Amino acid sequence: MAFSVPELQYDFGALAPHIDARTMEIHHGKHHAAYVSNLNAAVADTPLAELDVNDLIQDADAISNSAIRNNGGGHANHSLFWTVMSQNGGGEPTGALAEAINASFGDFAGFQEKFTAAALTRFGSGWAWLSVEHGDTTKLIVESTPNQDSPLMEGRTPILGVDVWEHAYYLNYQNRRPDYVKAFFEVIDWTTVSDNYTQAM
Ligand code: MN3
Repeated sequence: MAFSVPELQYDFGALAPHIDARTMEIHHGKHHAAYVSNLNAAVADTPLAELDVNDLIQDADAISNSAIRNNGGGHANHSLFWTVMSQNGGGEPTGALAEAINASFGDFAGFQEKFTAAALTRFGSGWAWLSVEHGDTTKLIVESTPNQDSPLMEGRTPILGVDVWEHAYYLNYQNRRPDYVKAFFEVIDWTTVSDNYTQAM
């Protein structure tokens, strides 16, 4: 079965004015679609085509192929990205995720500062993440990745990510990545991120 672009669970304009409809339409309909199309071409007629994309990009042999790494990462990253935003988003998390954020970053403001710094200092194209690091003690970390690399490729589980490729914000924000990242916080769906956290634990 071929990989496919998941349907958005909201209208292209739902996140406006924070993220405009035209950006969402092109980002979802053209950019994400291209990753999926190129991924399908890269795994055509191999058993890799049957895998869940999150499993595929944790396969070290598979992602030694750059077409699979870049397009598989692109598919996985965007599939997460669409779901962590909502027209009812913003604010702060509650419950277990809030406690974990406080334990790792002091408080929510400390997390926001660190996440924003990761997004703004990622040179060129990439992503900033809130990830679960598995180990003797499981904890939350903020990190960034280049290109379409995913924390999954390093054994961590991303629960929130922001796309800082220029295609994610240039129409509305031009070179003002800081304004885009600030606006992203207004649409974060903390309910979904909390569910991601629970599943990752
Ligand atoms: Mn993108």
